[in-house]
Amino acid sequence: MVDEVDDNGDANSTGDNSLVNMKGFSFKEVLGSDSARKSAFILLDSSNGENAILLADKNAFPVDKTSWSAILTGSTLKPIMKNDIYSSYTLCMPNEFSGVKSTLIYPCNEKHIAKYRDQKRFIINETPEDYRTITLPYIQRNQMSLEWVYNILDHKAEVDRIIYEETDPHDGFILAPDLKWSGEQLECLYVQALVRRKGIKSIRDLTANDLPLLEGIRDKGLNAIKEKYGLDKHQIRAYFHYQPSFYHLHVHFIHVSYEAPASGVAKAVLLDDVINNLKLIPDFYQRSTLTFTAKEQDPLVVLFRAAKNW
Ligand code: M7G
Repeated sequence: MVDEVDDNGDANSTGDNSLVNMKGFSFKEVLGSDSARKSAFILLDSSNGENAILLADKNAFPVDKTSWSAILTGSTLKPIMKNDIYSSYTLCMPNEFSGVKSTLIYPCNEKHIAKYRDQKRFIINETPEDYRTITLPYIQRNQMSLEWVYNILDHKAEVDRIIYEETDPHDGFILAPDLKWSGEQLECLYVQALVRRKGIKSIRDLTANDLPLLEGIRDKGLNAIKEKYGLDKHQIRAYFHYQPSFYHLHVHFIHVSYEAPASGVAKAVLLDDVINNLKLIPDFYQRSTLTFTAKEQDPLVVLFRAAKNW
């Protein structure tokens, strides 16, 4: 079994880099896969009867001379076919370049399983009234645990990964690499800002009073990214998810050219647009219809379909 995985399912919350083996897990089901992103979501059984999910993403190729020099000297080519000047091979790369970026969620619950299972998607137009009568009661009853967020905010996990911290209790935040990013390739840069203040569930709760918080996250967050990774503010896309999976306000920062999962329309809402809307109309997000996509088996979709008869 994986004795390095702690109670939060976080295999490396203390910065321990020892190898973890997966002997205690067995294959149960392929929940989903994405051939374009080269990723697979696998449901596992563990020997103590609990479920786990393995999210495996093949890394993008490096784009620097040092890495490619190491790949060329350390690789072998397994021939597939040859025709005139054309030949194809399987390139077997050295270990340090052939790892697969993976996330283990263990133990996982039904909500995690539903989140990663391939399903039909629907567009939902949520009016303020729908939010009050359908979404908010649902969130209040069925939140995903925010333990991992509080662990980061309380410096109990991922401390060594913090890129920038603003400690003010009202407008403070922590900037750290997202779980989805290995931290290695800038083309797939993915960091997130977790706000220190508890109780802001999503953009729906934001008003003009939160502008100092949002502008601070944007300006100081982008500065910190520039200092640490050398990427200019014009190379970064910063956005919220609506609906998020975790109802504690956070901002996603990704490389502008990276088509990260859920970074498109009807899921991602640009931080700059949110700031602009709140400057124009202080209660914009309490008065707007917000549109999002969600999966068929998402209980929120089930509630909307029942309420609206479709
Ligand atoms: P979301 O919009 O609430 O959910 O974003 P979703 O994008 O997963 O649907 C939460 C973000 O937090 C995602 O980008 C996750 O990859 C990231 N995340 C989730 N967990 C459990 C962790 C974690 O333990 N550590 C870090 N650093 N990021 C996480």
